[in-house]
Amino acid sequence: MIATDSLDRLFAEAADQDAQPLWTMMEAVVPPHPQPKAVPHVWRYAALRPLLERAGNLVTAKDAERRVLQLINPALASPHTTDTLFAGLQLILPGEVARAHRHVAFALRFIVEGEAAYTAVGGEKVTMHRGDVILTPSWQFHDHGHEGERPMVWLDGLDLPVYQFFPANFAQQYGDERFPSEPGPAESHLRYPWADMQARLEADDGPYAFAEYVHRQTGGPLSRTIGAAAERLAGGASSPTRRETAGVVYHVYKGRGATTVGNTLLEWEKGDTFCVPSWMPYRHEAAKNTYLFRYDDRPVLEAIGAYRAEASAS
Ligand code: GTQ
Ligand code: FE2
Repeated sequence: MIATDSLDRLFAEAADQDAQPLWTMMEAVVPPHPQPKAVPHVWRYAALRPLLERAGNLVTAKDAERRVLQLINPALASPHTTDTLFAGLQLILPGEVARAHRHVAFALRFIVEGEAAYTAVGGEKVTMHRGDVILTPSWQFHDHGHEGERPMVWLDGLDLPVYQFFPANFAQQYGDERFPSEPGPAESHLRYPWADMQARLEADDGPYAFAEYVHRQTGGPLSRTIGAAAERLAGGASSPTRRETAGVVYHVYKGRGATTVGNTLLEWEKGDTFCVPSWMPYRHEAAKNTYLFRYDDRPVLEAIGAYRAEASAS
């Protein structure tokens, strides 16, 4: 043994061997509770809509492949809207085609404005209406087109950050601009109309209602990574305070109000998108009749045994 040995010496020599003591950083490596890096945040549609419009003048869908403004968490970098979820606002103009590609990453779209655009997924052409949720399952070729008169905007929800941890995302271009497609059945497993969801929320006659989207084929969440739900709040009503290990992206379909997330107050109105990081207590309050759409990483957390939720004490 070296007579003058010390921990400092040990740490320096361990570092030379690309090793570090665990015992000096035990709490950071094995924390007592979830420690999301994302912070609560609101992205305002009134501010982003004009920027999307300018993007529409400055870049074609053909050049962009996807004309999307990513909603990036202020505490993180692309592609993080939360620790595990991506959100972006996509614009497609009349007559444009966003060319066919496929990727391992799963996508859902929540339609924000416009009519008569479609997305073609694995050969099925799905027409989009405001408030609909449309799925792009993993590894299905998809292209978007627009046969209407006015700009079309939707919110893209993807699991892209998951592939920062699991570098297993492949993407591929299709040889042609469009993948051959035909209209699908009325009850497509790729499309979840707003009218159906709203009817479910109205069926619950309390001031607050919550309903999860159920995949038409599996009877489970919309994908293996991302699940989704919608909430209704009557004007003046609030949701219970809760917290969950899932991160959540919310989009305001209709209404106005605020969500308290930890110590942060997020004020929102129609068209805004906001996020709730893992394990932070949150509670919505509506100033008028409100509908919220939300998606989360619950399915992937369930798969690894890490989903937990509770009604918060506060
Ligand atoms: O529309 O296919 O926002 O592949 C990010 C990646 C949209 C899409 C995004 C994508 C798409
Ligand atoms: Fe895509």
